[in-house]
Amino acid sequence: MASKTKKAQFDAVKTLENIENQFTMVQVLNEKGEIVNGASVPELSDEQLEELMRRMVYTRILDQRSISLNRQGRLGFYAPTAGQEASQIASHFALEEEDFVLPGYRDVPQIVWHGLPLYQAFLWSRGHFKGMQIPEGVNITPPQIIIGAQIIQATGVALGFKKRDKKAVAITYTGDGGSSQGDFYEGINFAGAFGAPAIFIVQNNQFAISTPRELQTAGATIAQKAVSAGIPGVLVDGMDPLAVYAVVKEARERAINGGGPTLIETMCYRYGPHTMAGDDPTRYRTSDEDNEWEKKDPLVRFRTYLEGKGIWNEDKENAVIEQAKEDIQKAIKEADATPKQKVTDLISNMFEKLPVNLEEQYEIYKEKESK
Ligand SMILES: Cc1ncc(C[n+]2csc(CCOP(=O)(O)OP(=O)(O)O)c2C)c(N)n1
Ligand SMILES: [Mg+2]
Repeated sequence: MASKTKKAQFDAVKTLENIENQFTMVQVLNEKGEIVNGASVPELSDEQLEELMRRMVYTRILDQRSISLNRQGRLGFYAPTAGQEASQIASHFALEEEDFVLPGYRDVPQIVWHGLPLYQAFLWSRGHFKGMQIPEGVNITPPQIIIGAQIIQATGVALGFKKRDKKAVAITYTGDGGSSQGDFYEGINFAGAFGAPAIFIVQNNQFAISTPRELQTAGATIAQKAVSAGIPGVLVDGMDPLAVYAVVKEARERAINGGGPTLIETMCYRYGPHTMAGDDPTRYRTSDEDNEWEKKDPLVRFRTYLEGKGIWNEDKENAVIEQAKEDIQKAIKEADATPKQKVTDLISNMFEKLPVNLEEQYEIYKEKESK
């Protein structure tokens, strides 16, 4: 008997394809440092453009020095940032001081630019509690180690802003791996349902430690996950500072004007290892892949663009490098000069009122430390 295929009333596969095809990548500055045809260039003065470049160069040096300090045993936990400067620094550049930044462990540069003294960032790396005592008026949380936990917290902070009629946003950063966590979906959904002024940035650096992006989700993009939460989603070239700035600025405007949250996927790459704890990227990616991404370097293309406009040159770049090195040296000295944390600090920082067993231990250590 010849079988007759029943014509579907709807084509679910086509619906998905249609949605996925909408998520094309926003780019303003191409790999050669030229403005892409028809792109809308964000309104930034020459001074602002120069400052953005200055911060990206500074951050690259901070990364190089942090790696070297870690190798010398002078820093503890460190997650390299080179390659992600446009994604991190240009997104932060679109914010205001009153905005609240909730970073992941790789997002130390954003909180330093938001006001955390560098020596405290170094102390955080060493696991010293003083690194996590955020100065009054600096609107940040310490970098989150639990993948995705900061997403729900960002929704909470954003809802707080909304309830208080404050024109500010909560911005949070996670990675491609983080976008697979339950917390991610809960956070973006809740923010969408309650119109929270939040910006969720997924820095898609192609790997979650050694797990490649292809294994992370069947979705063609991570940006499209916004659709399920009923919020705007944007895929942006995360190696292009002007594009990243533009989409975050727009998301911020929308959020503070009652338009709710936005999910932004920044397509980028980390040049270094996952962390300095010992993973070897050559075991999970090829040098061809590294080379392809290095051609997209955010500093190279922005430098070319700014030199073309006559607002950047070698002298300016060298001055930033020197300044960064000097600041880092001062900050590490300040971190070294901070008294080492004691066991009693650890105990008293954990609890407002100590449980009986810890009270006993506290007394024992207080006695030991006094000698
Ligand atoms: C809840 C949780 N699960 C697992 C880990 C271990 N872990 C640390 S980093 C990482 C990969 C995260 O990758 P991604 O979100 O892409 O961020 P990236 O490191 O690439 O910036 C994992 C699985 C963790 N810290 N927290
Ligand atoms: Mg990743």
